[in-house]
Amino acid sequence: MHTEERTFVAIKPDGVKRGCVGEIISRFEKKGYKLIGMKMLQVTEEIAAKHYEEHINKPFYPNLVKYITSGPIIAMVFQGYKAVQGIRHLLGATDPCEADVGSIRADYAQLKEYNTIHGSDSVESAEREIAIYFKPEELCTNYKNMMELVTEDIDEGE
Ligand code: IDP
Ligand code: MG
Repeated sequence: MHTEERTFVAIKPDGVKRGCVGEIISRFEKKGYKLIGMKMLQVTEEIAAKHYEEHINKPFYPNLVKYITSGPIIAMVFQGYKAVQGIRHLLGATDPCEADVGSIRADYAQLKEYNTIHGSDSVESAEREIAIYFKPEELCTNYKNMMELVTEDIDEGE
């Protein structure tokens, strides 16, 4: 018995500035993941510190904050079977040079410092990150997939 997972995805400022939002979202939609939350926002230093708290003492942290606060991001929540692992696979490795051919980071980015997209690395991280960016009521929990909608909407009596 499989249960669906939720994961947090963000198109980082370089992806937004270069006009890659639609193309990137379409990759997740094609795979069948349900988009259950989405917003465009400017990340502040406070939000960045919460999101990247595990990296605060790393040498690249100041640059990471500069990058993620350099323009608006698209914050999203996707839901689907094994969505955390599946979306990490679609993203590709942190360093775009090592990312699998055809992955988002391989296709859209050159350097690990500016790798265009974020995806949660575990179900626990996903829940933590979703709570940073979304209130529970901002997520569409009554979302049904298209097949269920189509089936329910057909009135067989007419
Ligand atoms: P992830 O985004 O693939 O989960 P993490 O190791 O969690 O990778 O790092 C978070 C973000 O910090 C990366 O996506 C990248 O933007 C940046 N980053 C990671 N490692 C480095 C590094 O060695 N130099 C510069 N930036 C880095
Ligand atoms: Mg990470």
